[in-house]
Amino acid sequence: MALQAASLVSFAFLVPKEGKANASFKDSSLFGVSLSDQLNADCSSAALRSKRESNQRVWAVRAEAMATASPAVNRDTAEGKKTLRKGSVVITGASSGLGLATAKALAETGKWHIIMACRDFLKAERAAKSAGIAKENYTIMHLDLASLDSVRQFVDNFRRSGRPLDVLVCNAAVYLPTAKQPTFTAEGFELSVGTNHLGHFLLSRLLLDDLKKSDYPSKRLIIVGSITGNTNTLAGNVPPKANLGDMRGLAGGLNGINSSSMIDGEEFDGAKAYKDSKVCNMLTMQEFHRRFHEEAGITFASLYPGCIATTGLFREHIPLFRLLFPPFQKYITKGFVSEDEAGKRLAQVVSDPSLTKSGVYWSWNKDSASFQNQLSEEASDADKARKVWEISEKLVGLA
Ligand code: NDP
Ligand code: PMR
Repeated sequence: MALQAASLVSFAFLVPKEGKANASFKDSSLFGVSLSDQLNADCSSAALRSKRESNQRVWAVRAEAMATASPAVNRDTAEGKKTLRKGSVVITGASSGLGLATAKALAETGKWHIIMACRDFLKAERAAKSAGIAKENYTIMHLDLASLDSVRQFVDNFRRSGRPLDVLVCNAAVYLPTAKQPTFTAEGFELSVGTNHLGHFLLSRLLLDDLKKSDYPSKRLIIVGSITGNTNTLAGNVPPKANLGDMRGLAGGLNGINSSSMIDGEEFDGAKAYKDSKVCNMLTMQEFHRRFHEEAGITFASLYPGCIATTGLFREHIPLFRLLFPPFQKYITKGFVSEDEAGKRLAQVVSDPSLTKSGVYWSWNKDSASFQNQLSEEASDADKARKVWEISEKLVGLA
């Protein structure tokens, strides 16, 4: 029964790439691996000006939500008790899916103020309302990760808000599995790596100073990774597999003109570009850890929250895939998690006092208990991490 269903869905799951996907699918070790074994193991200036002006308007709308930074621990002299101020967390892509569910889970604790860093202000406002997040627990600030100018503007706006930064969650992503041709960010980087990795790379590098200044007891920088970027798993062996190669495409700027739009320098493949971007996310987390954990006392972590098969991430996929993917994950791989459950998992990584270990990649087992998971050889390669860091610094204008 499970096998029949698997063969039915595999058609919908393998995006036709002029026969390429089928050939490489056969080559993969997919059928030699038991699902349950794996599950246990994986468990032009006018435009610019108008953009700036609109960002400033967004800022003005929320000016009333400004808070002056207060010390993390307040002493209530009347009772002699120490109270912790609300934590201040920035979550990118909090307008849907995992980001929204995490914002909701954190807001419900009453201990967090969430800065929802989103490209669509109105969508974010509607999402926050429909999730029932109380007004005093969130602020929406404009951020388009596909524009480095917007990233810098966000950082300026955030600093002007006067809020401290205790935790940064790099969560937003795009996935373009059916695209035949690459599309590009404002600066001309292939869109998936440009948004998911380079936008977040600049954001987190700039906000590192703000995290350092926080006096919150546990400061964290969380970058959402994924199982599909890890080739030591069954899911990571579904073609096309992540592979950064020698990074000649990344070094060339991923512009598709005088360099490939793919990190490894090969032909464009949207699904692979996404998986490569997740490898960059996981490598970046580890490089942050090596460079700054001891000095700054910040926890750097990544995670695979489970397969949240119902989110907007799959909006560009073919309708048949979107129909069959959730039941496939629920009943066959059993890797499915609801948005609510995944949100609670990420909220744990943000705030749980037992998850302060730095440089790690968290996953959850069948009983929804967190454990420190193993990254693939490539996603834990320290030389690659350094190289991704150094090339990315140049691309985003930090070096
Ligand atoms: P969603 O599509 O629901 O959420 C993605 C969010 O990213 C949306 O809020 C979207 O904004 C935002 N976003 C996209 N592009 C930009 C941009 N240029 N600037 C700012 N924000 C942007 O997907 P998920 O919730 O599933 O994905 C969240 C994270 O979880 C991703 O990092 C993904 O890789 C990861 N993940 C997801 C898994 C899953 O099974 N779904 C499994 C493993 C990891 P908008 O609402 O405006 O489109
Ligand atoms: Mg997968 C243990 C099995 C497992 C898990 C946990 C996932 C997660 N997937 C598994 C197995 C399989 N997938 C198998 C056997 C197949 C072939 C039929 C398969 C196929 C497949 C496709 C075509 N899977 C996919 C796709 C996508 O387009 C999704 C993707 O790669 O997005 C990048 C996806 C996913 N599978 C997952 C998860 C978590 C995803 C998407 C999310 C992500 O990495 O962000």
